Amino acid sequence: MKKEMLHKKNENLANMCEGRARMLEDQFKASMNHVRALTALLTTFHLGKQPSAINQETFATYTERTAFERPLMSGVAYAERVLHGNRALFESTHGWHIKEMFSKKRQQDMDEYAPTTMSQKTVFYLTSLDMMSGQEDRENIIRARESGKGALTNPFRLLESKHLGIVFTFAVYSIDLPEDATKEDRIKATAGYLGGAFDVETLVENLLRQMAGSQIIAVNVYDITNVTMPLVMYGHTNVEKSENTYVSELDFGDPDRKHEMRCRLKEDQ
Ligand code: WA2
Repeated sequence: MKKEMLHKKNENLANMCEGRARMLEDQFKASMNHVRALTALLTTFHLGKQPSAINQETFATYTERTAFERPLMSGVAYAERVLHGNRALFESTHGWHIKEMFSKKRQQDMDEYAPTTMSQKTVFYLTSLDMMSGQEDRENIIRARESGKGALTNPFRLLESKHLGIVFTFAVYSIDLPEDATKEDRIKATAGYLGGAFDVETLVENLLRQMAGSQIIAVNVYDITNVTMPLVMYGHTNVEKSENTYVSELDFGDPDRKHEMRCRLKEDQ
């Protein structure tokens, strides 16, 4: 009898964990697919038109109207690739200086910059900041433009909100590249970067709270890209793997990163 109850309990934990993992994965993928679709919009109406048919106002309106398509993202923005030789012209055209992300001071001379030129209202504070001046954003930009695929950062504290989250980046190219384009081809054709923040601390929290059984289950999400150093992405207490822990694999669509969800029943802690 006891054995049977334990079996039922474990089965229940497994079902609740898998349900949460699949829900989270679906909402992540939906959000990322929509950012990918936005890159096509920018290629067509920003880069493909002289003069551009998209400015800050249009971008802000469109991204606000489609925010429901990106349920786990707090906002999206577009940063332009600016080479040092074009900096002066870029700054005089926009009427502002490219700024360093943290000090908000004029960025010092670099080979290239990635200043945000258009943003959803919720992340308007990114405007004019050089996204290459933050380590996580910079690594993501470089990986995204060399691969042509979406890239995810480590979990880190986002600007302004200071919530724990991860940033997603897609490169926008000025020409249609063949599937087998080299890294160098890709870098040369890069016009800018479209990306946004998954505010994990707030939006994943909301999602999980709404699911049945949230009172009895404790959920943590980890970035386990480096298996010897799992990074907490979501969750309050550290869930060490034990016999009471159920682990669901997560695939957020970036093959260079690995994530997992660890669940246990609160009564077992
Ligand atoms: N978006 C929102 N909050 C952030 C952040 C970010 N990056 N970085 C730190 N806090 C414009 O890769 C291009 C968005 C980055 C895209």
